[in-house]
Amino acid sequence: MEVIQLEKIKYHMLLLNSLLVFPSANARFYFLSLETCAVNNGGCDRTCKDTSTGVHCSCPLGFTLQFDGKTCKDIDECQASNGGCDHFCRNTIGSFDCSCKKGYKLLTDEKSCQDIDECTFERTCDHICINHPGTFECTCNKGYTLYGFTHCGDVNECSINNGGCQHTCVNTLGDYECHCDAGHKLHWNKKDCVETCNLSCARKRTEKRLRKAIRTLRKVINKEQFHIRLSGVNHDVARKSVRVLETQEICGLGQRHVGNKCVSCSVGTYYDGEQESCILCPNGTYQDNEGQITCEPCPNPQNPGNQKTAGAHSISECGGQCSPGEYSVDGFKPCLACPLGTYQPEPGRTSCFTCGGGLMTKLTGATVFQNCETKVQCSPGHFYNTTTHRCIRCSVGTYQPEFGQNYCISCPGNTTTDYDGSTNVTHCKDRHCGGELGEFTGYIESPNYPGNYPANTECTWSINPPPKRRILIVVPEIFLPIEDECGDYLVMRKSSSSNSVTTYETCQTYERPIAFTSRSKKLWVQFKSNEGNSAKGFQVPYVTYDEDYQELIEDIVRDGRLYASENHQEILKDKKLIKALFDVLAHPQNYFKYTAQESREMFPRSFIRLLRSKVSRFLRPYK
Ligand SMILES: [Ca+2]
Ligand SMILES: [Ca+2]
Ligand SMILES: [Ca+2]
Repeated sequence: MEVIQLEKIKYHMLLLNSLLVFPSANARFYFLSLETCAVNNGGCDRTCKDTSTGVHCSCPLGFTLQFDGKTCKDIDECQASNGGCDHFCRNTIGSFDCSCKKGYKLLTDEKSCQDIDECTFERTCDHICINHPGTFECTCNKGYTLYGFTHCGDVNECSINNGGCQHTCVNTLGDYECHCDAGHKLHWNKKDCVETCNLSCARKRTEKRLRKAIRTLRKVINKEQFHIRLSGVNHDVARKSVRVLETQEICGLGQRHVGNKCVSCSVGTYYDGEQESCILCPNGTYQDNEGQITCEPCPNPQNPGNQKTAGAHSISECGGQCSPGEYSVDGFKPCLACPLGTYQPEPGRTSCFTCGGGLMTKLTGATVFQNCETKVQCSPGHFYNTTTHRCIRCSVGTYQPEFGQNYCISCPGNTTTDYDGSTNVTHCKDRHCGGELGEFTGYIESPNYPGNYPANTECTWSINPPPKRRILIVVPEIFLPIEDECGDYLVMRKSSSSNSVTTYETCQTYERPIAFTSRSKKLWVQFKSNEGNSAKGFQVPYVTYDEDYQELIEDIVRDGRLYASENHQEILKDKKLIKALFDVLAHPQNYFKYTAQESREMFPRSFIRLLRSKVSRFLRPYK
C-alpha cells in the first residue's frame, strides 16, 4: 500500500518536473488550476505553504506581501519614525542601517548615537581637552598658544612690542622676563627699569637692611637665646617662661604650628609672634612671599585707592596704579598722561613708549601704537617700519592679524610659516616629522597634524619590526588635495629605491578607511608636499604581529565586508577601538583582558560575527 502511494507521488513529480523543464503556455495553463507549492514555489516570491484553500505565500522579516498575495517587497523601515535611528537611517533590501553624525558613535543597540568623548583618547590635545557634543576643543596653559587645532606652543611675548619691557625682553617656556641694562634694576611692575642707586634708593636700601636686622633680632628672641651684656655682666633674657612642648618641633621664621607640623604663612599674610598665628596683611600693605614676619608697605599708602587691600598678594593689588595711557615715577597715582608722540598699553608703568620716527599722536594719553599718526596704514600680515615709514611684510615665522601694528608676532613654539606676510597663527606650522620606528605599535602622521601640513616638506620614516613580526597598517582617512596633480603624496615601500616592492601609494583624499599588511618585512615611508594646496594630511597607526598569524590577518583585511558598512568603517576610525584591536594583535595574550561583555559593548555584533568566523576557521586545523 505504502509502496503504491510512493510510486504515485514519484509519477506526479516526474510529470511536474517535465512541465518545469519545458514550460509552455499550455503547460502553465495546465497546472494553474492545481496550484501547489511543489510547482514553481506556488508562485510565491519567498515562503510557500499549502493550505486547504490553496497556496499561502509569506515573506521573511523586513519584507511585506504585496496585493497579488505572492510578491514580497522590501519594507522601507526608515519611513516610519526614522527606523528608530537617532540620526541617519539608510534603507537596505530586507533591512536597514542606522548611522550617526560625525563626532558620534553608534551604540551596540545599533540605533542610538552617543557623543564620542575625544578627550579619553591618547594625544588628543597637548594641554587641556574639553569635550563637546559631536566635537571637542583644545586649549593651552597660560603662556602658550594653540596651533594646528590640538597643539600648544610657547608664546614669544618678546615679539609683541618687546613684551612691554623697557629694556631687554627674554623669552622663556611658558613665560618671559624683562631684564635691565647695567646700572638699572627691574621695577616692581617687572617691566620698567629704575636706576639702581639714587638718593631714594639708598634710603630704601638702608630701610631694608634695618628691617632685616629687626628680623634677626626677633628671631633670636623667638629662639629665646637673647644675651644682654649690662655693665660688663652677661644676662640671659627669657622672653616668657618655656612654653614650647618638648615634643613639638621649633618652627622656623614665619611659620606656625599646625598639629605637629610647621607650616609657612601663605602669601598675603605674615607671622605674628604675639598671636602665634598668620595674620592677613593690613590695608596699605602686601606680601608676595611665603613665610614672612612682616608685610611690605604699598608704594603709596596715603592714596585713597589703597583702602581695601587687606591680604594683598602682590604690589599690583595695592591699587591706585596708573591706567594705560598714563605714567608716574613709581607707576602709582598721581599719574600723568603719556605726552604727544608716546603711548602706553599697560597699567602701573613709569614711562611711555615713543611712537618712533618722529611720529605724533593726535591727543595725549594714547594707549596703543595705532594712535600714532603713521604715514600709511598697514594691513594684517605687515608691520609699520618707523625708519622707512613703510609697511613691511611679516617675515617667515611671524604673523600679524591686526591693522596698523608696529611688530609681527613670532610663531608659537617651534612652528614657522610657509611664506612671509602671514596674517594668522593658523599659518604657523610644525615641520617636525619622520624618524625610525620599530615598536610593537606606533603611528606616522603628517607634520602639524591635524592642522594643515607645511609646504615643501619631505618626511621619511622607516618601520623596522622586531624579529619574526610583520606590519599591519590602517589608514583611517587621508586628506591630500586632489586638485594639484599629485604634488603631495604618501608612499610606503620596501626601501628608498623607487622600484622596490610598493605596499601603498596615494596622492588623493580618502575618507573611507582601509587596512592592509605590508608586502615587505621592513617599510620605508615617505611623505612629500609641494609649494601649494595644503590639507590635513594623515595619522596612520600600525601594529606588528607574529608572522604565524599572517594567514588570518590577510583573511580579515582582504574581506570587503570589513569596509562595507559605515559602522565597520567607524571602527577603523575609532582611535579607542583601533587601540584595543592593535593591542590584541600585538600581544595576543591581552585578548584575555577583554571580557566578552566588554567586546560586545565595544564592537558592533556584525563585526564580532565577521571576526569570530575567521578566527575559528583559522584555528580549526590545530584543534
Ligand atoms: Ca529595508
Ligand atoms: Ca565629543
Ligand atoms: Ca614665552
